[in-house]
Amino acid sequence: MATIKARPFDFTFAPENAALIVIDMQRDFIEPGGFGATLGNDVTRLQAIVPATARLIAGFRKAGLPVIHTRECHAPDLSDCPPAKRTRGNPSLRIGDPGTMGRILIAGEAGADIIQALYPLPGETVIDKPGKGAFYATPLGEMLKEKGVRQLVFAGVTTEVCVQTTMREANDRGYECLLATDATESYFPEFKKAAIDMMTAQGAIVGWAATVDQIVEAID
Ligand code: C5J
Repeated sequence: MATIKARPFDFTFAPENAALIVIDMQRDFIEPGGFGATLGNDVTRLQAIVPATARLIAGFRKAGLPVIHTRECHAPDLSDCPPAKRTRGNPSLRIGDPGTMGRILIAGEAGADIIQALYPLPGETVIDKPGKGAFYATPLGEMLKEKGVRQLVFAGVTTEVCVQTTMREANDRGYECLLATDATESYFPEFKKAAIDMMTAQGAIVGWAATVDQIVEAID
């Protein structure tokens, strides 16, 4: 056990029951020409968290703790993409359309894969998810139960969409959730701040927040 001076109060970290979930660090969100960019976002904001996320992943790997990666993507026939999701908004390219890195957010296409700097090691779990939350329509819940995981550390993008949705899903399932504040990012800085404020408010109503250094130090 280790104590992390987290927000809004100390987090009692039990590494033996912990796993890291790295949400959607995919080329389609982080590199030019992907889904994030087609929605008009500045993807360079997300690139800035790659070094801190790499340090967090390295800390978990060094300690032999589980590292789980997620990818938001859909089947090539779009059977798991509700029309309400595909037709939402006014992107220059929709999910399934051909882009510069293959079809946008389609499993198996280059753009849907994880960026090279954070690429999963052989043996690490990669969860493909059709929704914003990683528990919806995936084997994640069963897998965590089998591993005896009780605490989840979160990193990835974007803070207020897939990270926050998955943290809320996990919180409702009884996991203690800790967000690594410098290993998560949003296209909108004010949304990142608001999401962290919301989740840590009211006595950690969704979870805690701490920096990568604080978390890695507690693992050592
Ligand atoms: C979004 C995500 N923002 N991974 N996906 O559409 O947060």
